[in-house]
Amino acid sequence: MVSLVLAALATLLGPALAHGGLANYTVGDTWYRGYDPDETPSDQLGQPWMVQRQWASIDPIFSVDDPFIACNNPGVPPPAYIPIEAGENITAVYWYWLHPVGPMTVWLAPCNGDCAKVNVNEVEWFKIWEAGLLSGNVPEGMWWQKQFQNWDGSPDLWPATIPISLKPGLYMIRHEILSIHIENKPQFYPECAHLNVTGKGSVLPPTEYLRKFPGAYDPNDPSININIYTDQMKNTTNYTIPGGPIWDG
Ligand SMILES: *[C@@H]1O[C@H](CO)[C@@H](O)[C@H](O)[C@H]1NC(C)=O
Ligand SMILES: *[C@@H]1O[C@H](CO)[C@@H](O)[C@H](O)[C@H]1NC(C)=O
Ligand SMILES: *[C@@H]1O[C@H](CO)[C@@H](O)[C@H](O)[C@H]1NC(C)=O
Ligand SMILES: *[C@@H]1O[C@H](CO)[C@@H](O)[C@H](O)[C@H]1NC(C)=O
Ligand SMILES: *[C@@H]1O[C@H](CO)[C@@H](O)[C@H](O)[C@H]1NC(C)=O
Ligand SMILES: [Cu+2]
Repeated sequence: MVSLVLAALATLLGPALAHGGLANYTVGDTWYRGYDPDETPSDQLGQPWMVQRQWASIDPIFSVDDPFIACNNPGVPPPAYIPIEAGENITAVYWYWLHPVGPMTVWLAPCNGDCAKVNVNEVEWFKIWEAGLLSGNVPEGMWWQKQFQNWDGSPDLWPATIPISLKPGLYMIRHEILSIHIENKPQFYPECAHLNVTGKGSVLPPTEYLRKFPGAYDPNDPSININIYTDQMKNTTNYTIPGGPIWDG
């Protein structure tokens, strides 16, 4: 599952951090601390600075029908919001990420009020960013998931733009890494934070962009239930990212 070098690194970093994870967010020069599964939960949950939903461990979600595919397990909501203006970038900061193959997506959902009170399985998500196979074939090509990794000690940065026309309000943002390096056993790594979007926008996407989690993905989608180690995949240079189209305003 991981190479010897990476396994050694993971040992140094401690069990909870073995695969990496979404540690912090930045908007411009401002940092917002996320949840850290390696630190004591009671020092973090409910703290006035907390902006991210709780992910108690780095373990992936294995089923598209798992309710925790929305905002990880247990997804306890934070009290704080990241302020951001529509049109600005939010950057997800990972100290490192181990897995190389599969798509990455960023989603938003309006809370229509306090995001701490919503049911994450009932809100309507829309995808604002995605990246998958950049070049080469499916098993050996360059994926964005691999390209975003830095192994020089600097964090892995994942920027996405809040669509400039988005209506102001309180939103959840959901970052998902889907790793498909195990045959027919996809691993979903979702993490959610709460945003307070300002700006001059006025719209939400039309219904064809809206999805629920669970619901957005089909377990039999050939991009999800996939074995990348076949001769056919060696000849395949396209990969369809699941979850429907991007809405960028
Ligand atoms: C980034 O996240 C780590 C891990 O959660 C935390 O220890 C650190 O203080 C954060 N850095 C900043 C600048 O917020
Ligand atoms: C903002 O995000 C977009 C979309 O990922 C990216 O192409 C661009 O480089 C980012 N800009 C900055 C300044 O990070
Ligand atoms: C969201 O931002 C607006 C504008 O700055 C502010 O008036 C409002 O109190 C903020 N809401 C929350 C829940 O932080
Ligand atoms: C893959 O491509 C090679 C070279 O074109 C061809 O010989 C082989 O039959 C292909 N394999 C499959 C499974 O399509
Ligand atoms: C590549 O494109 C073909 C034709 O659109 C599609 O059937 C196939 O599922 C795609 N392959 C992958 C791995 O997404
Ligand atoms: Cu692993």
